[in-house]
This record gives sequence, structure tokens and C-alpha cells, in this order.
Amino acid sequence: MNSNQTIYIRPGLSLCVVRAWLSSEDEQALLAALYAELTWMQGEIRLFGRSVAEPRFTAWCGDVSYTYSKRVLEERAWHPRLRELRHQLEGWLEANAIATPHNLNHCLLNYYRSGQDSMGWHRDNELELGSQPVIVSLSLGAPRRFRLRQKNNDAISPLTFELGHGDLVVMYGLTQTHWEHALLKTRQELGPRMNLTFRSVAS
Ligand SMILES: O=C(O)CCC(=O)C(=O)O
Ligand SMILES: [Mn+2]
Repeated sequence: MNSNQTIYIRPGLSLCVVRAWLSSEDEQALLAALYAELTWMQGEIRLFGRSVAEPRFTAWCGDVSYTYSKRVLEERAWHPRLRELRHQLEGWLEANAIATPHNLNHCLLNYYRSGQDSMGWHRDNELELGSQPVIVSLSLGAPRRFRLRQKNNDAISPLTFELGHGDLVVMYGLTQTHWEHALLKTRQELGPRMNLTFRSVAS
């Protein structure tokens, strides 16, 4: 096992963190290329009956369509760098004996312009991800606090990781049943961060 790699096991949670899975040169070049070359959109959410812009930008690639946050992300051709990363990460999962039913056939990307952009508490538990979703998350750019807490139980301490600059997190097992995660707003002056989540989606 890589010395940068730590596994966290808690009741209902299995998580692996690999620090600097990508080297710092690679992660900067990748962030710039993906920002320039992918099609980014800003989604809308309903809040108290009004439509407001989501506090982040989203892009994706996938062999199959995926319904995320009530929005259908249609199948979309892979960016060559994302296709390459997908295969490297599939190799990493295999080496670590983490099984995915459909390989990593979808990648959702989020771009947080500053500390004011965010993602609220949620689980990635859509039916099409299966009963034990494997979420492979790569973070580029400015580190941000990624938080996890057990759902409906504050007896178990939440977890927090600063994730950026090529760090990899893999959530697996029953994590998406019992734990929620979020990237909350911060007043800190921070540069942009991009997050790539590779998923295994049933068609
Ligand atoms: O930006 C992150 O680290 C989290 C992204 C996330 O939870 C998601 O895309 O579902
Ligand atoms: Mn998520």
C-alpha cells in the first residue's frame, strides 16, 4: 500500500484517502485544461419556491446517462484526460479490491470559484449507483474542507479532510447509506477548486 494512503472505518463508513495521488504539476495542468475544454453549466435549484443558481459550476462525461440531483446528465463523450484518469482509477480500485458493477462509466465535475461556492449535505445514493455506491473523488486546486457525518446520529464524531492539489478520496461499502457529506461555504479567501467524482452507473 502507498504510504500516502489511509483507510478510515467507522460504523457504516468505509473511506480511503490518498494524499497527492496526482503530482502538483499534473494537477495544475489538468485543472487548467479541464476548465478550458469542458462544457460547464450552472444549474438551478428551487429554494422556498424560487429558482436560484447553484453556487458552483458543473460538467460531466459518461458512457450512460445519470440522474443527479433531479437533473438528467445525458451520455457525453469523454475528454481524453478524463478517459485516461478513469482507466488509471479503475486499476487502482482493482489493486485495492474495491469492486464496481459497471466500471467508472461516469464522471461528474464541480468547479468552486471561491470559498463562497459550496455543496450542501447530501448522500450519493441514487438507485442507479447500486446498494453500495463506489464514489472516486479527485480534488484539484485550492484545498477545501470536505466533511462527513453519520446520518441521524451525532454520537459518532464527524470527519473532516482538507482536499485539494491532487488528493483522492474513495467512499465505498455502506457509506452512502449511513453517512452524508458536504463542502460548506467559507469566508476564507480561497482560489478555485475542481472536484471530479467518478461513478459506476447502471444503464
Ligand atoms: O467537491 C467535493 O469534494 C464533493 C462533491 C460531491 O460530493 C459530489 O459531486 O457529489
Ligand atoms: Mn457527493
